[in-house]
Amino acid sequence: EGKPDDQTGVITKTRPKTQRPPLYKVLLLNDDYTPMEFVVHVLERFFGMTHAQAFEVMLTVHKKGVAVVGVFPFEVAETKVAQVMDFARRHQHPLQCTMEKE
Ligand code: NFA
Repeated sequence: EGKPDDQTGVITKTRPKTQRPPLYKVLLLNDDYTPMEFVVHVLERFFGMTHAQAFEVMLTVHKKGVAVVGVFPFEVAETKVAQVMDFARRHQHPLQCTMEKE
């Protein structure tokens, strides 16, 4: 599939650009006070992780200070961040969740 150029007859293929929505990384930040089990519960509840996955990711945040816990379109990422922040606040834990463009 290709169109010959009017002047040269050279055939070039055009690739229609597939539009993808920009994605956002959701980050979980370490702190000294939020209980490990609470973080594991957050990861299971809001990010669909198994207990084993959640424990592994929690430990990564604990050791490294921050980890990406998911990548989503803007509105989904925004909702996850709001859900985690609200859940942490209601349980009086200082856990922080943010997002950034990928
Ligand atoms: N650092 C916290 C503790 O030792 C656990 C934690 C992990 C907090 C991941 C926030 C994020 N209790």
